[in-house]
Amino acid sequence: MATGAYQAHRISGQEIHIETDNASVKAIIYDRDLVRFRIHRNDQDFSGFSYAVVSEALPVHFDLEDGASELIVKTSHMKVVFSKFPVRISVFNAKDELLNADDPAFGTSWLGNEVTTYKTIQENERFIGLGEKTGGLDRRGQSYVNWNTDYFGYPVDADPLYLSTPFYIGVLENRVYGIFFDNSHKSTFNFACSNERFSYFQAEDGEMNYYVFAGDSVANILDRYTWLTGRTELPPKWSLGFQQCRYSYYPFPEVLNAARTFREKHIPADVLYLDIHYMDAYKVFTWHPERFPDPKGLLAQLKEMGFNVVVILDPGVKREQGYQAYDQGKEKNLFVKYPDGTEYNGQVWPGWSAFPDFTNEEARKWWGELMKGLTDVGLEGFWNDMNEPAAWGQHLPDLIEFEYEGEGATHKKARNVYGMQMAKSTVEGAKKHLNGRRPFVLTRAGFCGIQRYAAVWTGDNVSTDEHMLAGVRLINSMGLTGVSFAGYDVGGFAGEASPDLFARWISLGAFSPFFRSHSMVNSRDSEPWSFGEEVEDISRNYIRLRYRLMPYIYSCFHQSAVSGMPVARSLAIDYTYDAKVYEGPYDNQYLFGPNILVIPVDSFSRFHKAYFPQGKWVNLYTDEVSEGTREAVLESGKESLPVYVKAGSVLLMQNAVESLLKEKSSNTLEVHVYPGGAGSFDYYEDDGETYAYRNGNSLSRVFSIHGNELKIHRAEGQFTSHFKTFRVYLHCSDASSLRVNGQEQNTKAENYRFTEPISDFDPYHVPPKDPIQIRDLRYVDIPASPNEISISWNE
Ligand code: MIG
Repeated sequence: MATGAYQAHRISGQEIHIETDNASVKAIIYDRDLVRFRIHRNDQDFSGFSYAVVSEALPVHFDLEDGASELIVKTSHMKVVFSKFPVRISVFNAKDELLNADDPAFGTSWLGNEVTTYKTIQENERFIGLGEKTGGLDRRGQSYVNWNTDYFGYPVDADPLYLSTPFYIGVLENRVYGIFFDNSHKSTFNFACSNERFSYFQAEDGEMNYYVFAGDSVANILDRYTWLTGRTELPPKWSLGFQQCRYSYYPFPEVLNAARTFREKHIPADVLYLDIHYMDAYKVFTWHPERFPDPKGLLAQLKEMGFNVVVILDPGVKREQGYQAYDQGKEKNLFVKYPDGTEYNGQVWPGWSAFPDFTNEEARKWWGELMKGLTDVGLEGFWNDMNEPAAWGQHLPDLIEFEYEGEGATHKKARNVYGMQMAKSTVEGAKKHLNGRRPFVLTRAGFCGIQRYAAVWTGDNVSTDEHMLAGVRLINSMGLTGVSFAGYDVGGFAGEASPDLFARWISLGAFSPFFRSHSMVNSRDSEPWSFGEEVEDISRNYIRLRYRLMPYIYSCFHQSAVSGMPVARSLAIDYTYDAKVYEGPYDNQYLFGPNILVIPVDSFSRFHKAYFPQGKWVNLYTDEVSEGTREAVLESGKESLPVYVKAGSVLLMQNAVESLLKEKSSNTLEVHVYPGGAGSFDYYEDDGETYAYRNGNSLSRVFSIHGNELKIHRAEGQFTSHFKTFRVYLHCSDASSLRVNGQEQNTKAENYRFTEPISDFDPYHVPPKDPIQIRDLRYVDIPASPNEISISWNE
């Protein structure tokens, strides 16, 4: 049954309410280019409650035309047309171009309680986003299910995985739109898969409740989507460093050993992980008495060495009388239950376990209180695993019940939001105890809005080239769905990486928003030094490069926090209408921040296909320029990942430190200028560890480049920059002098390298050439005055 014929309509505030023969259709004008539709049968009634949405409709002016066969709603930026017989919906953009239209026959319809909205497929329509979904960048011809799933060693085309974010962006010839289906039940998105008639989104149950974004660019839609569902907060800076995980480091001397080895080998790193073996019998909020007899002492010692520790927290609480967490949860009635009121138990690491009901505010608070025991010993980082939730067998009974903020829901409705609410509970608990320091939380499962609480990683990937490249696409796709702080297990979790694969993977990971190496229990070591000297050098090179890029990277995270622009940016964001960027293997490529083009390539070929989008691109290592809108074949060995910088941009860097937590960089900010186009970069700085920025204690500064002039705009904000000197490097130029605010100044030359030569470079490598070249770079040092500075030069 589909939505029937128009009967009447009324308007209340921002809401247009249409009655049809058999259904109720509400359009809520959320913003001038955003409309929410709520559609249900007359025999159904739903609350408006959503875990995903954090913003309410803005007061927007709209006009309504009531015609014989249509009802037309117009804002300054969008038009919604409801045909009346039967009621079907079409949405148009500011230029009055069609964005999407209901299938004339099926529109929104029901099969039992299953509800579906069918949208007519349009010529050359593409579909991007949908978060942690495998496959290519363009999802047309594919179908996906949203149902948070623990999937060990998943194949690269598996679906569903751990995280469900039912939001995608449609790309037409010259325009875009977004659709967010806010329904937490198991849902299906079909993008003209096994049919050529429509795309559809469907849920097993619940309300047809979706938002259409009519913005004029992918960036604008991401901005609006993250306005609606929230944005990634500024993370603590240390969490942007290199993180080393292992299933599991224990007993404690193993952790110290790893820490010492990083420092001895001068490989920068900020984080070590404790996986499940740190606990006593896998009981959450406990420590194993022999393996970790003195957690506080250990953490203090590690902090002294510049390491923070992140501990795993699984939701399953061991069913054991006398164990505090279990006794309390039971007494306070905070565990998930069967409809007959008995406790639901499933088997996980601790054995039979109860599951805190994270959809109950009281349970979230309780969990947060238990965390005090962890923050008290010095922890600031927490890792939520198994929160799909997972249990042996992977099929929790559908009838188990959740509190769902007082509304009540079964597993069918609550599953997809469970992990997100666990992350919320964890981050809020941590914040409460950390006295104004920013915590770091990592999660495996989540739903739309998860970006507000935690970083996400892609679970149990496998040590293959395919998986490495698939992981890049997963991260890029999460970036298209509001989840900016995301990453994969470098080296692969399951299986064993070859040295070459590890080298490639860690180079790539240096350009991933979340950067962590991890490996499975009983598998070979995967620290950067475990694959021989050559790989160790390559690892050091790329980890150092990441640390040096920190002023740039941190600024990119700030951009995510203010506009939802992801740190890893699929080329579909900036080059939306260039068909090439959707072609494999080019659809692996992305911009890391606005200015760095990363070309992910496998570990076994020496020649690789690449696509340079519009503009000019400067080879990071050699300064060679490649023209854009052009395919190319690149030669690159394992020692250098193909990375390019956009002409007409700047890269802001510092000297390499070994720990962001402990060490301050020098007071010189490297300003790498890449002329040959126009552009600007929003630099951001604050203390990197507290919330003082919320009271204005931050600094923003625009670096813009136009022709042969760099303008460093006046610094805004109350934070005093750590940097006292700007060392301005002029790439692609040998100007022997330049003008600083009109004053002529001679440049100096420096033999500059972004990466160091690697030891034991294989002399039989064919062809035997080190593509990492030393250049003479021209530079000047100028005082980092907060006032506007102009620097110009002749060709
Ligand atoms: O059942 O904690 O994805 O990263 O090392 C496996 C042990 C549970 C799955 C996670 C993985 C972690 C592992 N966990």
